[in-house]
Amino acid sequence: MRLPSTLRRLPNLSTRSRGLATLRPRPAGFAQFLKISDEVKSALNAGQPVVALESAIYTHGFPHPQNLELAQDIEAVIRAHGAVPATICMLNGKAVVGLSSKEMEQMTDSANHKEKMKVSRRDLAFALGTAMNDPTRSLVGGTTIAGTSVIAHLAGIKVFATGGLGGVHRGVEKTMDVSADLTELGRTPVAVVCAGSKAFLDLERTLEYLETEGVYVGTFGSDMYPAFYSREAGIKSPSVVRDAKEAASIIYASHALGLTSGQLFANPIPSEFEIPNSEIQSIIKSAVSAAESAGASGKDNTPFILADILRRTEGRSIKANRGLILNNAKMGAQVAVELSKLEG
Ligand code: PSU
Ligand code: MN
Repeated sequence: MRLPSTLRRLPNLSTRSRGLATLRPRPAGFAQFLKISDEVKSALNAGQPVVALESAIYTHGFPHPQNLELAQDIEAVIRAHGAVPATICMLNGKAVVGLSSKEMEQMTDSANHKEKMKVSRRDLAFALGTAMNDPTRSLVGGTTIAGTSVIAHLAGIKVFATGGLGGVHRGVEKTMDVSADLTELGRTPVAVVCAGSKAFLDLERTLEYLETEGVYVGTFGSDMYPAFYSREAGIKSPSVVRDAKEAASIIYASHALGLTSGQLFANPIPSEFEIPNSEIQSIIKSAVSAAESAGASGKDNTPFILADILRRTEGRSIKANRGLILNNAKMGAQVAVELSKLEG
């Protein structure tokens, strides 16, 4: 039967958002650069929940061997909440999605690294392209939120859990330093669960930038945007999300509408691990000026400040960092589980 022309123009209403290929066709040829583990591959094919994880926090944030322990603990939390973890990094000339225990050790231990790189969107083609011609080159790349999101999307993963989002840096008027994490969220449909952004960034401008990029930002159970170590830093969250189920429906709606941007779900640090904003502020101030005096700008700015805060808080920040990241892993898994139910 021929449908009237008005009806023929309607979209197919039964189309589910499963498989992001429907949102934006994936490029031909990307698969040669990805090594997806069998576990992640079969979970994705079966529509089971998968949570992407970044690796710059291990290569450029946490010291060894705490980083290995943390990486394993995060994956265990995700499994315990019913999802498959997919840690993403660059190893042996490939973007690896889902690491074996051997690969996990290789990535987290700098002693194994001939060449180590912090990999954001701009670095992906360099890291993978140059390895094509030089198989002896052993580059270990820790992917940032931006770099991880690109690879997660290519692999077909929709939910990503991490610690803190990059942002607009203080002094942006002089430096133009705006993390590529923000533009990535604007252009790639991956939902990021994080504990907000560190207060060494300009949080108000970070939220303004995300709005310009068309990124949904919601905070779980609070109308204040969290600041990583602190549950709040006096800045309102653009929106409030009740729970994982509600987050999943927001992601579902975003995909169904064909919005090609991502979503940011901020999850305040659990109170027992919190370092209140009043305490961390002066430490942050010192770390920011130390970075300035040391000339640590560009891609070295964030790692420098992170390491400096670590020194100044004598390990208390590591505890906080662990606490919030494990909390985000749990939430990320719950969101992925709810999303896979909606996608049925
Ligand atoms: N902020 C944190 N912890 C981190 C990072 C940022 O509080 O570990 C890392 C993340 O990998 C993030 C990256 O994606 O730094 C942002 O770096 P840049 O500011 O150079 O874009
Ligand atoms: Mn930067």
